[in-house]
Amino acid sequence: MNLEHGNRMKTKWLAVGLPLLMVAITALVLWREAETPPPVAVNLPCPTPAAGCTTRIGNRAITVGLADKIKTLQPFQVWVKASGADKVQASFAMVDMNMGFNLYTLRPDSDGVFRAKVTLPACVSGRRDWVMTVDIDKTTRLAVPFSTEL
Ligand SMILES: [Cu+2]
Repeated sequence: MNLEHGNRMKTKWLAVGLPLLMVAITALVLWREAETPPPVAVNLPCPTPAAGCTTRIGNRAITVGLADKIKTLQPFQVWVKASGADKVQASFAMVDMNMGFNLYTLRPDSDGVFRAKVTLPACVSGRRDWVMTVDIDKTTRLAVPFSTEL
């Protein structure tokens, strides 16, 4: 094997190896991101859902509101005020009871209040106690308990 051939082999290895390495690193980064566990939920009891309830996380005040009288199978509003938030999502379940997949992305209105219209399924065991999980930018998670009306 002469020197020129050796150099060509090296160039070939770089041409194939470098892109492969980049792909591997990208895959690893994406995988690590997907594996990042969600933040621990901060419980936010809300006795006045229609007026909204506020908590402070870090140096940001976050207010979460729900319609006053919520009935299953009927659409109602949820809203979240969180200054600087990019992505706000809400999902609904019961304690120790998965209530099916329901993930809502809240969209900011002209005042920057994130809103979604939500419809809950009826509970097969007749329970009315729900927990709304609010995720803000994958860094903040709130658990807001509430009840539906009969
Ligand atoms: Cu249930």
